[in-house]
Amino acid sequence: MQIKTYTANSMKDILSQIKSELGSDAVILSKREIADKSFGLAAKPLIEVTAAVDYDAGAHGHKTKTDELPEFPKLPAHNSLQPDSLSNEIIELKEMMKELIAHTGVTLHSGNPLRKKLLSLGIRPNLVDLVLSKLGQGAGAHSVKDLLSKIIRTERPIHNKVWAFVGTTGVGKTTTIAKIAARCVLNENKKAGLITLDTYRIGAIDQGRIYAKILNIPFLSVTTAAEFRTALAKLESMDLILVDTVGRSPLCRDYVPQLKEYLGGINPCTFLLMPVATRDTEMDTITRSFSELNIDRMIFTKVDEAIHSGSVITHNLLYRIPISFLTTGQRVPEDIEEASASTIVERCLGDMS
Ligand SMILES: Nc1nc2c(ncn2[C@@H]2O[C@H](COP(=O)(O)OP(=O)(O)O)[C@@H](O)[C@H]2O)c(=O)[nH]1
Ligand SMILES: [Mg+2]
Repeated sequence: MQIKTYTANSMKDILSQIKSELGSDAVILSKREIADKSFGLAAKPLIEVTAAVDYDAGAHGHKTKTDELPEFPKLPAHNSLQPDSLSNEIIELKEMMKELIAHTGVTLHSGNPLRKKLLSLGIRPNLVDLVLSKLGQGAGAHSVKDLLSKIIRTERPIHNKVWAFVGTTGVGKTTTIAKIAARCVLNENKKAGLITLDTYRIGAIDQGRIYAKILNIPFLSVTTAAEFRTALAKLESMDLILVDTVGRSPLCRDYVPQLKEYLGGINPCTFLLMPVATRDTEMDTITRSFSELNIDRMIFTKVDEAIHSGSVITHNLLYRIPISFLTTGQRVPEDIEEASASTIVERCLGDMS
């Protein structure tokens, strides 16, 4: 599979570039207008198109045709909901943090240039003070990095067949799923399938369908919890079932309960995706809203777009949800890496001296 993004003034130019570089089998994944920053405000918008072409249909049999996708009978809905524990843990952790700051000799290091630097990277003041107090007077950048590398939690995904990806709209769920599916199929030679939960029946499934088609893996879109269970049964022979969700604001009252209805009782490895550049307080609200789903792992996305990445450290120290992956760009499947504490520290504090 090859995926490329093209930018030009006209669709005609883009199409001829796509045709000459990717060939006539290429499909268009997305098209949008973007501002041309090079010539000031009067500039005409540019068109940006992402196109893809099948990597090697021959090696994996024939391509799946969209109109060959099977239909599924409806089953009675299951309604086994998981108790939520994460929100309690979060409250406890926050209380613990407050206690620590209040009673364990944490001192403010207001004049310390290292403190200023850590704050400028987006790490929360109370955590910066906690770290600096732990290290004592005269601590340098190196010892901060060392300490953080020891306490940042990263872990591989849980060994479950079903992986569910949740998060607000546009955070990179579908793209990240495509990256993981491609790696699974191409590098590990495993069988993967994709299910999209289109809870709001808004038909936002084309992108996932196209990725699945390119990878020649099964793709199913479901609009009820009962259809979801039937789809899971259909994909039983797969090594990994990746579940995409059509994101909405977690503040929409019925969004998380609906997802819970789908995922309850299945016990997937649930990933919460969050762009690194998300505002600190927004990260809090989103994490709390999704905590009802028992989030197992974090995936921080769009690392490449963030100016400062200290929010990743803040989030990890506060919520202690292990990070499994970082995504570093739009390219599928290249722009994803398994998270490790040392790479996170390097990415977040790399230029600190
Ligand atoms: N710069 C950058 N863009 C990304 C990354 N991951 C996804 N995107 C882009 O973010 C946009 C939304 O991604 P999508 O997967 O559709 O988000 P979803 O709504 O959560 O499924 C698309 O234009 C993606 O190409 C990343 O790691 N870096
Ligand atoms: Mg999507």
